[in-house]
Amino acid sequence: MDKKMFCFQCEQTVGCTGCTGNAGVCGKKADTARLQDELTGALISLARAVDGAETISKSTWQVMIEGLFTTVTNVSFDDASIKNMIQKVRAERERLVPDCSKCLSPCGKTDEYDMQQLWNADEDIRSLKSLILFGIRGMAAYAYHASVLNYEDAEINRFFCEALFKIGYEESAETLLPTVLKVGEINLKCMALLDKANTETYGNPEITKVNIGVRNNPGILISGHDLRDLEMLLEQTQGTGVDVYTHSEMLPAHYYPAFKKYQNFVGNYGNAWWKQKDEFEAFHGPILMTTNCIVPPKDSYKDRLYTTGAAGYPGCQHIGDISAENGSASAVNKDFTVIIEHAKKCAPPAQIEEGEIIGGFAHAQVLALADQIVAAVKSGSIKKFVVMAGCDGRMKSREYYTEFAQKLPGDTVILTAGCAKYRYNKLALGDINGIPRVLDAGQCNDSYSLAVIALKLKEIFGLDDVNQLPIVYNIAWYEQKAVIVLLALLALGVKHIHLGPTLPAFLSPNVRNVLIEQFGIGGISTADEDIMKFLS
Ligand code: SF4
Ligand code: SF3
Repeated sequence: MDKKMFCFQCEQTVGCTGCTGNAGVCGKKADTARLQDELTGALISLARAVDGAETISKSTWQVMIEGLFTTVTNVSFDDASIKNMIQKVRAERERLVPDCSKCLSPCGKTDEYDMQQLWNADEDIRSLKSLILFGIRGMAAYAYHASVLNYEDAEINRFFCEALFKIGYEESAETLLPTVLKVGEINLKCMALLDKANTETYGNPEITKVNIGVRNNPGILISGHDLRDLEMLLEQTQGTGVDVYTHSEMLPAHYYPAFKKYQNFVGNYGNAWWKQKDEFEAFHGPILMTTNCIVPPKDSYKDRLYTTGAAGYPGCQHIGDISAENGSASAVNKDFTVIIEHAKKCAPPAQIEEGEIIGGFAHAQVLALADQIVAAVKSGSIKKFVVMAGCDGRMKSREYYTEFAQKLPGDTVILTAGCAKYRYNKLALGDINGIPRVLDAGQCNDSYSLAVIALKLKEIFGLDDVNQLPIVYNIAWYEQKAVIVLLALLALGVKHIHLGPTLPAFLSPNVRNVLIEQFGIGGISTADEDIMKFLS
C-alpha cells in the first residue's frame, strides 16, 4: 500500500474506505498518522517484551494504556508529543528486556511491528486485527481514566498485552475471531472498573437539571471526559471570580454529587464536539481539552485552547502532570493557574442557548426508580426502550437521529450515553408518568450503566435472555470508544444491534457477514422505516 497515510478507524473516513491523502477528514496530517502507526508498532514490541520479562511494573501498563489512548480519533494531533510517547515506549521495552538490544544473534521477538504489514494483510485478517486494535484503543481510554483515580486491574492490563501480541503475531482468522469477542468481555470489566472509580470517588450520578445559559463572569470551558481534571480545575478556581462550564462529553459531570458544592460550576455550554469552531469562538474564555474530541482550532481562538493528559494540538499549551514530573506516586496533580489567569483577562461567554436540560440516569438512579419503571412497562405506558447511545459527528446523515427521536411514539423511552445525545436531548419529548423520555446515563464512558440497567430489568422481569427485554438498540458510532461499547454489548449476548450512520469501513464483507449471522447486527435506513421495523 503505497499511500501517504492510511487510517480507517473512524466513521467519517473518506468514502467509507480510508483516509489516504495528505490529511484525514478529522484534520490529522499524514505525518501524524505515520507516527501513530510507529507508536502502535512500538507498543506491539513492548507487548512482546512483556511476554519475556520477569517482573512488570506499573509504569509498563501506564505507558501501554497512554500510548493506545493517544491514537484514539481526535485525541492528539501533536507530532512532538507522539514522538515523546514513542520514546517512552522504547525506554520501557529497554528496561524490560535490556539484553535484546545488545544481543549478537537477535531472534527479532521484540522488534517493532511494521503497521504496513497490517494495512496490507488479507482483508479478513486486517479486519479482525483492526477490530481488536480499535477496540483496545477505546478500552485504553477507560483504563486511563480509571488509573488516574488509582483504580487498576491486573487482568485488564495483561489483556492489553495479549491483544497487542495477537495483532503482531497471529495470522489465522480462527484464532483472531475469539480474541475480538474477548476484547468485548474484558471491556465489560474495564467499564465496571471505571464506573467503580468514578462513583466511589465522586458519588453516584443523580437526577440533575443543568443550566445551558451563561453568567456574567469570565469563564473556563472544560471538554473531554476526564473528571479528575475537572475536579482540580474546580478546586483551583475557587475564589478567583472565574466560572467553569462543561462542554460536550463533560456535561454529565454535573450529575455527580461531588461537583455540586462548587458555586462557580455554572452549567453546560454548547453541544457535541463537532460544533466547537463556532461555540469556542463565542465562549470568549480559555478552553481546556482533557481528551477527544479536538477539532483543529481556528486562529481566532487557538491561543485560548489548552490541552492536558493524552490530548494534544501543536501550538496549543499543554498542561502536564506535576506529580509525574516530580516522580511522585501520588494521584495526578496539575496546576491550571495559567488558564485561570488567562480567563481573568477574557470577556464573559456570549449566551448561545438558555434553559435547562435534565440528566443523571446512570444505573443507581435508574434502579432507584425501578418500581416506577416496571409499573409503567406492566401497564403498557412504556412499550419499548430504545438505546441510542454512542457518538455524534458532523455528517449530515446524522440528522436521522434527531428525526428518529422525534418520530418515536410517545410510549417509548430513549436510553442514552455519549455525545450522540446532543442530536435529541434538547427536544421537548416529554415524560411518561414523570419519567423523562430521554434518560441520559452520562458519557460514552458510562455506557456500562446501560448494560447494568438491561441486566437488572432482565432479572426483575424473570427473563432468561437479555434479548427478550423490550429494548432495541440503535447506536451511533464515530470513534473507537463506540467500537468497544459495541463489542461489550456483543459479549453480553445482545443481538440485533443497529449501527449507523454507516457500518465501519474496517469490516470486511466476510467479517460483516459473521457479525450479521451470529449477532444479527444491521445498519439503518430512514427514520420512518426503522421505527416501523424496530418497534414491530
Ligand atoms: Fe480519517 Fe477518521 Fe483516521 Fe481521521 S481518524 S484520519 S477521519 S479515518
Ligand atoms: Fe463523542 Fe468524540 Fe464518541 Fe465520548 S466526544 S462519545 S465522539
